[in-house]
Amino acid sequence: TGLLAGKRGLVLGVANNRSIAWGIAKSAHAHGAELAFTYQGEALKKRVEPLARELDARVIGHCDVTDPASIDAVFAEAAKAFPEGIDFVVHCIAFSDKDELTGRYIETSEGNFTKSLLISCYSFTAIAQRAEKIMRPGGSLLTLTYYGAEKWMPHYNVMGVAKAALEASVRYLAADLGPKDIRVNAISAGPIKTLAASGIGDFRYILKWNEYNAPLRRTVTIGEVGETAAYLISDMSRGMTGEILHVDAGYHVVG
Ligand code: 0WD
Repeated sequence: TGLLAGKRGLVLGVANNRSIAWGIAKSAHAHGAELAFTYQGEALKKRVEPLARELDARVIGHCDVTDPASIDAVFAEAAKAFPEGIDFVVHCIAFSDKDELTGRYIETSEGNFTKSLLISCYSFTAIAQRAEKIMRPGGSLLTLTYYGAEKWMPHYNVMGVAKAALEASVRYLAADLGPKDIRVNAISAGPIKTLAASGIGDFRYILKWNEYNAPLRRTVTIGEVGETAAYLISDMSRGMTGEILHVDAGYHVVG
C-alpha cells in the first residue's frame, strides 16, 4: 500500500546522503516504490551501494551521461530488473566547471558551455529517449532545476543557461510523450547544501539570503523536495505535465 505502491523506477544522480536524489529516493521508497540506482564511476559506487541497500534498491550500474553506451547499458539493465516496465525516472544530474561558477557569465568558455549543456540539459532528453521504450502508460519523468533559469543569480552563470534550456526541454518532452500517457515535469528547488552546490561561488551567502527573504523565512530540505517528487511521480498529479513546480520556501515570488 502507499501512494507509490506498485510503481517502479530509476533514480539517477545519487552521489551521497546529501544528494537531492537521495531525498527523493527515500520519499519514493517510504511511499511504496521499488527503486533502481545508477552511479557515476567507481568512487561513487562505494557510496551508492550502502545507500541502495537501505532502501532495498537495485544498483543497475555505472552511468556517465556523456557516454551514450553507458546510458544504453543501464536502460538494458533496468529492462531486465523490471521486465513489466518502469513507471518513473528521476534525473538529478548537473555539472559545470566550478572555475566558471564564479564571476561573470561572459567569461564562459566554449568547452565548458558545451559540457555543461550536455550533462545538465541534453542528458535528460537522452534519458527520455531510452525511458520511452520501457515506460508504462501513466509513467512520469522528473528533473531538477533552479531559479537561476528564470532570473540572473550571482555566480550561477552557464548553469542558469543550461537550466533554462532544461526547463524548455521539459515542455517539449511533455508534448512528445503526452500522447503515450507519459508525463514530464520538473521541481525548481531552493538552494540546498550538496556536493554540486558547494562548487557555486558564495553559496553560503545564497543560503542566508534565501533564509532572510523567502516567504517561509527558511531554506528547504531534500526531504521536502522528496515529498513533492513523490507527488509528481504518483497518480495524484496525473493531470499535470510540462510543469515546473517551485519547492523553494516561496523565494520565487519575492526574488
Ligand atoms: O541547491 C541545490 N543543491 C540545487 C540543486 C537547487 C536546485 C536544483 N539542483 C539540482 C542540480 O542542479 C542537479 O540537477 O539538483 C540536481 C541534483 O544536484 P545535487 O543533489 O545538488 O548535487 P549532487 O549530490 O552533487 O548530485 C549531482 C550529481 C553528481 O554529483 P557530483 O557532485 O559528483 O558531480 O550529478 C551526477 C553526479 O552523481 N553527475 C553525473 N551523472 C552521470 N553522468 C554526471 C555525468 N556525467 N555529472 C554529474
